[in-house]
Amino acid sequence: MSLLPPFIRALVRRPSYTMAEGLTTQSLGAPDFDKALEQYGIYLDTLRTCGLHVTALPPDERYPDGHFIEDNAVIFGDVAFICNLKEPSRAGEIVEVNRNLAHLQRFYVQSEAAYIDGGDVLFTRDKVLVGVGNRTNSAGVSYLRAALQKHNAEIQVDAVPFSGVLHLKTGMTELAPGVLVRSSHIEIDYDLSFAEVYTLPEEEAYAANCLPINEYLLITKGDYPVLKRLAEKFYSPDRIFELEMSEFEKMDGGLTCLSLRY
Ligand code: CIR
Repeated sequence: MSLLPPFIRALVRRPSYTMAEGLTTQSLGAPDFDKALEQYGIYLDTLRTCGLHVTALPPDERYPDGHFIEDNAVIFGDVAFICNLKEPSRAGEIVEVNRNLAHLQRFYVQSEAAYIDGGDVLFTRDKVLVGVGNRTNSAGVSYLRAALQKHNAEIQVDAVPFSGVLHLKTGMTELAPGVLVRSSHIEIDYDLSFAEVYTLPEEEAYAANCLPINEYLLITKGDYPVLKRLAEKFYSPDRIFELEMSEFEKMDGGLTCLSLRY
């Protein structure tokens, strides 16, 4: 039993040819746009194979990071919380996303000093963990908590101070209900003993960003044997999809950031 209802839809935004101008902390070189589009196309096909109805917003060259749409909002049932992105180059991304979520009950951050990126918000089986780090502060967490409690008054939303990676979900995701997988790069100041936790070896850090979609699991294709074995422990092989993510990794992105599932 998950806190989240089963996913039916995904909202995505296609990458723009300006994507190489986006923010990054990596030194992996510039992404190849054609290759990125190919990887992106397979990602969308996989969402559809998982049964999701995909709405794709057109690329917007003003926003080189705009395809990392997960950072724009947090959706829980009929509630859509529209984020306030700290990075000035990304702040305007939410306008189009907000318009496309008008069928949901929308909530907004009410203070310019409160920041939050959706990539910091991890729904687990038991509670919602919100990373407080580079892009999200405690004030942002308070606004999110108030919005999510409109949908479920009992929901527990906890601030999780972390460092070492860009977003909380860069370094830790929920592979299966109650099962967390984390990279050795993330330092977390929070008691995770409520869950079964697996720490990946150093060389598999990037693979900690997994994307469960209903009864399926998306993982990064590559030399990640420990992660793959873990995936196979909880999912049958025909429900695991391995996707190439190299061009998005160059810009600090991963599987979760390319879509909003709801
Ligand atoms: C950024 O720095 O904002 C983008 N280049 C990467 C955002 C990745 N988003 C995510 O992990 N949720």
